[in-house]
Amino acid sequence: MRTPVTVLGLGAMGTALARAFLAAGHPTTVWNRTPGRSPELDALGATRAATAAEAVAAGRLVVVCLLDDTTVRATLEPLAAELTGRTLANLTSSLPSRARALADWAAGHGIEFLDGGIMAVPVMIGGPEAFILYSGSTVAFEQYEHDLAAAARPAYVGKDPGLASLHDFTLLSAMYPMLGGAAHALALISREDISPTTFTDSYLVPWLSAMLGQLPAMAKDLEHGPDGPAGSNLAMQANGFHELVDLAVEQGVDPRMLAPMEQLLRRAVDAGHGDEDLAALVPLLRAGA
Ligand code: FVH
Repeated sequence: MRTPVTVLGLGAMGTALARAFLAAGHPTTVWNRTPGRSPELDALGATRAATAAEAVAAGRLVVVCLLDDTTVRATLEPLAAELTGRTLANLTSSLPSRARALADWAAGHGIEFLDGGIMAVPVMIGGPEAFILYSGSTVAFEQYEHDLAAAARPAYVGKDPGLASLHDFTLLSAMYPMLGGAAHALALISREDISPTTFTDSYLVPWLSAMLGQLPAMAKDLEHGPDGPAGSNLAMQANGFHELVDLAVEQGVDPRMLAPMEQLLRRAVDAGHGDEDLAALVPLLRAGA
């Protein structure tokens, strides 16, 4: 008998999670504020609870995936008594401070608590590339790691319940500027007779993938100091960067996506880091605005 799982919230992500638990053979009880959402789950064997309390009562492992922390609090606080003695895995995105506060609330009610950061979009759930960062109760993680793996590879990052969220938001902070940069690149070629698909497959993805391969060296520089002269020094990069802005203007594209990076490179050079590599940007950012 697989662990009975409850999923609270059947938005795009909650539905994908419920589908993955069902596919792995878990008796899965679902609840959503708006009844009847994701009807396909019924045919897959989900039990639909009329109330959140009824749903919680059905699962030893309660997975919550709602819009935000405010929604989670409003939904869970009236259910403290039902949750006592169960394990709560909150996969809703929220700040580390809010995850810690929710963990305190859970501890005060005898609820084992894990906070999670989902590193996937719904279509990836149950697939090989998805992973979910967890932090909080080690007991809960060890007990349910195998069950949680039905949704995505579980990665435990520590006992402090804020750590999963910290890692999650940190990774998103790296992702969004990269995706914004990709949108900027596609805008640059959009006035030409260049296929966005061909450009992306042939050049954009290989280029970004190759550059991602440079990140471990950047992290190593940061941790141990540079082990030689910079291959692409910041003074050279700052000097040439304005041409990227000029190109955007020439192509009729809004150049504002590039402005923060241009300013950062200039600040680094002004602060005396012109002969260093990209790792020198990190202490500059850490120093605050
Ligand atoms: N979808 C994604 O790509 C990302 C990937 C990484 C992690 N996120 C986070 O997951 C949380 C849920 O995201 P979602 O994509 O499932 O979001 P929606 O499809 O918009 O569904 C929202 C659910 O929340 C319910 N809800 C909203 N307000 C309330 C409320 N006041 N009380 C109770 N439930 C509420 C909503 O219910 P309903 O509108 O159908 O009644 C949905 O079940 C999120 O934190 C992402 O950051 C997803």
